[in-house]
Amino acid sequence: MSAHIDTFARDHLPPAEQWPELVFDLPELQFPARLNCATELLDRWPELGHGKQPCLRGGGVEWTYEQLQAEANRIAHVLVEDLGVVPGNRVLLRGANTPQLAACWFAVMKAGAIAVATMPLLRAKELGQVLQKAEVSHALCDAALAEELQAAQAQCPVLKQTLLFRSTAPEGLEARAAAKPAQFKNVDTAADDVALIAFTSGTTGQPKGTMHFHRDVIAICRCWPPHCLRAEASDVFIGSPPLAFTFGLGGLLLFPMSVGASTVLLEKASPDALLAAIAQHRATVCFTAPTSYRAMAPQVGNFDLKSLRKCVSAGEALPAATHALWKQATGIELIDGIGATELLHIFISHDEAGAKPGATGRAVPGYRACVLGDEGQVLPAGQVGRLAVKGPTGCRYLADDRQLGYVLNGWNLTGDAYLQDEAGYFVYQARTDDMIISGGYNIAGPEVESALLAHPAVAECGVVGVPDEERGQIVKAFVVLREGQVGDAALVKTLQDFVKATIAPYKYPRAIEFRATLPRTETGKLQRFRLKQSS
Ligand code: 3UK
Repeated sequence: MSAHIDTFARDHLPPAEQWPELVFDLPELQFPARLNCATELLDRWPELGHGKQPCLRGGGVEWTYEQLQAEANRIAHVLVEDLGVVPGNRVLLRGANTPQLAACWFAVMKAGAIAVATMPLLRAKELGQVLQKAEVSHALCDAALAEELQAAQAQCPVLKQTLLFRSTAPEGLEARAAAKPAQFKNVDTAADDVALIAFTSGTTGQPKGTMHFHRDVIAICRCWPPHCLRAEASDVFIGSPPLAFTFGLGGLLLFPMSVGASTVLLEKASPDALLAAIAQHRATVCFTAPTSYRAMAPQVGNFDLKSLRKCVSAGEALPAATHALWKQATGIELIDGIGATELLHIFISHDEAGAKPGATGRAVPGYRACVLGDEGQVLPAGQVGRLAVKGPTGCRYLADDRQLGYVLNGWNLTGDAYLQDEAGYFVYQARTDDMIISGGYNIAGPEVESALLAHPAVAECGVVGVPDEERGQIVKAFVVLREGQVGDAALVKTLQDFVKATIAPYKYPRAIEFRATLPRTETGKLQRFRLKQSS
């Protein structure tokens, strides 16, 4: 029995026959019928006597588990009593990564409502799409980011009420919360009640809302973290991905709390800021994207990073050159993992001992993965095809026909071209729609990027196919040079020869253009389609 009074989410799940197959074949993935993820991740700790331990730091505060619990409980009272939120309502969350935002997230879980967290960089137009698609009735918004949401609200009457947090206003969230009790009885949600809708913009067009249950939030804590990360209660997590990106939600909030550890939430986490913060807070576990590790590596010597013991890379393929660079700079073996918003978190990865630079890893315990050919058949080792995954979590788009494109015969198709090597490791090739076909050859842009990144003059690069009369497409590289390098014809030749000497010569970039920066999404992904458009 659902606890939702507002049945919008359940009513807009895809029809059962369009769901991926769900597998729960680990003993720790047997879930009771009723489950509220806030009880498991937050309330459990004070009950176990762990309430005085540090939990969240940042945004000008430092909270123990007990304090976070009290904050979340008070906000839950505000949601229910002041805003009239009922179980199943969608509540939009907007803010930089802070403990206050995390408290709002838990308050929404406790009230049995559905969290719709949004990227801080979204503008009114994109916020409006989310409000409409998820029929969001209420919002909690960091006062510093109120403007764009207010502009969106003016266009979208579905959003009835917004409360601002990190504000001193008498009508602000903090003032209201202060008047509420520190105890709250969590709504007794069903394990398969929707807990969050995570939006993913993909490359272009209308954002897709992915729906995840209370059970899913706990499932991801029991798969990748204990098998690949192995963090402990004494760890201090830190990193850059926004909590609105499920990479950040898991890595910086759910996973540390699932082991009773603490986490540092940074409002700004540029490579410089992240390095300084690791040193300042003596952080031990870091989550960020491959480009961020690459940008940090040359500056590692300027900071005291002795505390750091585990580093996780996800969001984009990790080139072997970046893996090596980080190891040289810090001695730490990066843990790579591919995740997706549709599956909530990482499903192919490895631990430090299992690292194989250039490969993403193997299926995380709890998940199964294979590579499928055009006819949906499982391909043998060495052949490139479509990556297919299933596990305890999977794709359920909110009212969206694109569901039919993501799920095939029970498998989630992530849109990535992969091969599996003889040892069972999955090796990333490209996004399926980003394969370059030149002179009859299939060329994966990221392979050429990896080759270029091994050259000391190259800071960043992006490789795409551009139209060519003779070859159909040619390989073109957009290169950002390291400081002090001059992008002239001689360097073009040097880089071309360097690639030819590293990988099959037909893959070398026939065109190279030097750029000051590359276009990226708010989650840090290279926008190859924009490079294509601009050439
Ligand atoms: C790409 C990777 C190669 C890949 C995410 C960790 O990135 C996340 O979710 P998104 O929905 O994008 C999914 C797509 O991103 N990708 C991500 N990680 C890797 N490609 N190697 C990797 N290590 O194309 C995938 O299909 O934004 C990552 C955890 C949670 C996430 N949501």
